[in-house]
Amino acid sequence: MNKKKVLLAAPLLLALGTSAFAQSGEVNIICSAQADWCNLMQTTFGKTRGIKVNMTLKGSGEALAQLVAERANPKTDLWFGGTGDPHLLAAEQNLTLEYKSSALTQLHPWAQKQAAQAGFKTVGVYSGPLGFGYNTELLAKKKLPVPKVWADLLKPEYKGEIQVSDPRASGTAYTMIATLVQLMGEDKAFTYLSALHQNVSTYPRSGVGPIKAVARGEAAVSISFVHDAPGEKAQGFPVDAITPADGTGAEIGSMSIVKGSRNLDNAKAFYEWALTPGAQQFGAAAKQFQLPSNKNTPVDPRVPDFKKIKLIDYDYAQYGQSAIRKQLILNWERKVFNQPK
Ligand code: S7P
Repeated sequence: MNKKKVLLAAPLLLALGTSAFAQSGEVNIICSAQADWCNLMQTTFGKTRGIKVNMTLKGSGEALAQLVAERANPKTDLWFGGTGDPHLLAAEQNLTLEYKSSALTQLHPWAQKQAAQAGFKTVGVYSGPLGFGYNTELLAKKKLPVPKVWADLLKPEYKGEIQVSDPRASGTAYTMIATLVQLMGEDKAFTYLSALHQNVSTYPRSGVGPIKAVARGEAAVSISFVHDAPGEKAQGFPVDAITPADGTGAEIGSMSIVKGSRNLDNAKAFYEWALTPGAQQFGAAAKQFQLPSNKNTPVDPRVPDFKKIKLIDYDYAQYGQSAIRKQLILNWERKVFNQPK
C-alpha cells in the first residue's frame, strides 16, 4: 500500500471502529482448560478472525503466578479457563481489566454473579462439580466399593489407592479444601484432610492428573471434577465418576482480560467470541463436559446434571480472597502434607 492509500484508509478504519483493527495482529492467551479444547479454540478463532493466537497451557495456580510475575510488563492478553478462585484473586490484585460483555445477560446467573463480584474483572465461562473419579475394573479387581460419601475415602481399604492434586499448584485441589471447609467447618475439614493423607498415594501438580491416573489404572480413586471423567471414558478407559451424596462444591471456570494487555482489541474480540454459543460448543467437541455459561449453548448429555447433585452454596467471594486462600494452603502444607504417613 502506498502512502496516499494509507492516509485514505486510516479514517475509514477509524469509522469502522476498533473491530476493523482487530482482524489482524496477534493475541497472547493462557489457557487453563485441557489441551484439546485450548487448541481447538486457538485454531478456529485464528482462522476465522485472521488473528494469530499464541497459546500457553497452564494450570490455574501457575497461570495466576505468571500474571503476578508479569505485572510490571504484561505479555499475556487474556486468561481463559481454570477454576474461578484464582481469577477472583487476580481481580483483587488488580491484575485484570474491568470489562462488561454485551453478552452478559445471555449467561447463567452463576456466571453473571462471578463477574459482578469481581467488579467485572472476570466472567464465568463454565461450571462443573467436584466428586470422585474411579477405575471400574481396578475397584472390581481389588474388591473395593465405589465411594459414596466423603467419609468413605478414609476407610483403610483405600490406603495408597487415592490421588488428589496439590493445592499449591492446582485450583481443583483448592476447590476441594474450600468445599470441605464449607461442609464441615475448618477444624473438622483439616482433621479429615489429615486422615485422607494416609490413603493418598501422591499429589500431582495438575488437577486433571489424578483422573488420568485413575483412567490408566495407576490409582483406583481420584478427587476430581466429575466432568473430566466422560472424556477419559470416550477414549476407552474404564473410568466413571460420582458426586458425594453428602454434598459437594463446584467450580466456576472463568475468563479474564489482563490489565495492560498490548493487544487489547484482539483480547476483547476473543473474550466476546468465547462467550457465544458457537464457541462454547468447542468444549464438548473437545470431549470436555463442563456446563457452558451461555444459556443458549446446547448442552451435551454427558455434562453432569446439576439438578441431581447435592451442591453446597459455595461462597466464591469468600474463598476467592488471597488472604483466605493463602492461609488454607499454608494450613494444608503444615497440618497435612508435612505430616508423616
Ligand atoms: O479442563 C479440565 C479442568 O478440570 O481443569 C481446569 C483447571 O485448570 C484445573 O486445573 P488445575 O487444578 O491444575 O489448576 C478446570 O477449570 C477444568 O474444568
